[in-house]
Amino acid sequence: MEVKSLMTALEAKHPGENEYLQAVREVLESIEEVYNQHPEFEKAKIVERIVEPDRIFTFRVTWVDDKGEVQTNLGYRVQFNSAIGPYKGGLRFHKAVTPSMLKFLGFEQTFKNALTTLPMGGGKGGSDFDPVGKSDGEIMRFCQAFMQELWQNIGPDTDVPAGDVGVGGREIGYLFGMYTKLAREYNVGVLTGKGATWGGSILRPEATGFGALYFTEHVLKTAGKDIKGCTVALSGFGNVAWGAALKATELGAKVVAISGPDGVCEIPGGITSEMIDYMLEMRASNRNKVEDMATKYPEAAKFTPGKKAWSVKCDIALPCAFQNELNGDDAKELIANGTWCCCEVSNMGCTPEAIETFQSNGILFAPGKAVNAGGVSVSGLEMTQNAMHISWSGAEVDEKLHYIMESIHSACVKYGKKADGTIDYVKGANIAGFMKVAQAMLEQGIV
Ligand code: 2IT
Repeated sequence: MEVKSLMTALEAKHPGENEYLQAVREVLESIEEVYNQHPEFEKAKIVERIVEPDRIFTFRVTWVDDKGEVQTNLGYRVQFNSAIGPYKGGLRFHKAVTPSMLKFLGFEQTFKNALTTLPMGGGKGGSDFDPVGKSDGEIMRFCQAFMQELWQNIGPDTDVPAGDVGVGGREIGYLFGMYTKLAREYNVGVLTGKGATWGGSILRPEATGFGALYFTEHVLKTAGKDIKGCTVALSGFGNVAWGAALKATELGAKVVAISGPDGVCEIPGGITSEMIDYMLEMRASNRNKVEDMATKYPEAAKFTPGKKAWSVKCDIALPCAFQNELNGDDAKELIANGTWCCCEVSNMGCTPEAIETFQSNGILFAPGKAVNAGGVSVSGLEMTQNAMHISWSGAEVDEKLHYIMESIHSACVKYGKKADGTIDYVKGANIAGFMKVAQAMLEQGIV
């Protein structure tokens, strides 16, 4: 296998699918050396097969807005790889959603899910529906229309969607309600991220952020550092940023910045528990404005329009929002301001230039598919509880989440340890995830 020629062929086949090509290139560059030590992979053309999704469903979603006007959006489900389990991954509702974006996310999800120790394949879906400014009724009608098209292609042992950007507990509720009506059975394991009284797992809402901080603790400990007393800048104020802010604060760090598409809120005294609670209201309002935090807490938070969280001085940077939200210039600015660690919580939150800048400057860096895997892990645990018709306590789920994040960290160390003793987490995560899926594909023959 040679990355250059493979990428040239993929670029010709999928022109303009930039996020997808970026995600594939990163994985191929990481695995090239190991892959070429396995002639059996080459013979079964594993790499040529693993970069293409098994299938993609594309559908029209038509719904009626509050003014009575007919609206049409596009819906998708990318069933990427089911070598180690049913397709599993979130739904993203965002105006910028394209097949390329969902293919990159489905590809990443395949390796992330392999890292979790649980039997889950990779999938992703969503729509170009823009939740910003929508009423609760509009959200409900959109979710119902979306599920009308999707329901026949999903199931507890087929494909299990969940939340992602723009899809949280409320949306999963509306999606599940319509699924149950259409399927005429209570197929509880068909979606994860459900409400706690109807099959949801305790700790699922917190899981991505909590898992990310557990992983960060391992990264720091391995480097002989402690999170206590560190300043943290994080981007976003959605579900993931909320869980990260909560756990970082609980562990004794100080969250000094959160951000949104409109700008950054600096919080020099550190975010308080009241402010963390308010993040949930900000998300539920569908206003998509981080400025609301400064309006509500003018003494504690200072809003600057048009600036990113990466302009704020901090020890640890945690991108928690969107792909490519931290670029090479942002990385340089962070480093100049003294940042020494960046754990990517969003999927592909850092551009290749940012990762290269961090790594060549000796900054501790860990990629999203390892750092944020706690979310889908607790989704996997939700599937287990659903299949067993039981629900575990918060303490049980948290203990399992701790174990999973530790396992992922160990896998990264196993495959990413360099000659000088430091760890290349990007390489480690990519190789560990790839080896598991590739081996399963090999054993299952040419299908
Ligand atoms: O990116 C992700 O891992 C998620 N959005 C969570 C997926 C899931 O199935 O819980």
